Amino acid sequence: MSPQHPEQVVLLDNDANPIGVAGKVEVHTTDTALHLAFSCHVYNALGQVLVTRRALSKLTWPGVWTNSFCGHPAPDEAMDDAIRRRAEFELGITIDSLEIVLPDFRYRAVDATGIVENEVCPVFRAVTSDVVTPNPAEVAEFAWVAPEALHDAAAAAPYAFSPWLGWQLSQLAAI
Ligand SMILES: [Mn+2]
Repeated sequence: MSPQHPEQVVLLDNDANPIGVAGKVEVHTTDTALHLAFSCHVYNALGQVLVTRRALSKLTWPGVWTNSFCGHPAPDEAMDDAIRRRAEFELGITIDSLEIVLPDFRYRAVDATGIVENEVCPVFRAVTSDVVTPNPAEVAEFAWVAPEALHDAAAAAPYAFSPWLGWQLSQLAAI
């Protein structure tokens, strides 16, 4: 499905129940309300995982290396549909398989300009066989890396990656 214009996000109460909607741009402030999102870690047939560098034009965490892609399901949009939509939009790929790996992941983080992310953000593992063709409005650079190397890099230099990626890798290593 195509995203709504302007994009909207689903607001949540502290127990992750939907309580309303808000504009995606308006909701991300220095006092961001809790809302629904997702993170996806994309693997290729070699078992490498895709890391991406956020575009320098993005409002939050510009230029930061992070997991393959993230997004916000629109109101009434199924999570799977939102993930497939963002995979195509950000990376030009289709998803061959998709599984949830951290269903209860939730985080709050503050970027260098003071903008807050505050999300219930289930984490998914996807596999693609496509060539990545990044959307320059979203992704400045990308790399396919060994999962162990990414884990070690993020553990050694957490400041060089998005905070949510570091927390996700820690939780994934514990299961
Ligand atoms: Mn968000």
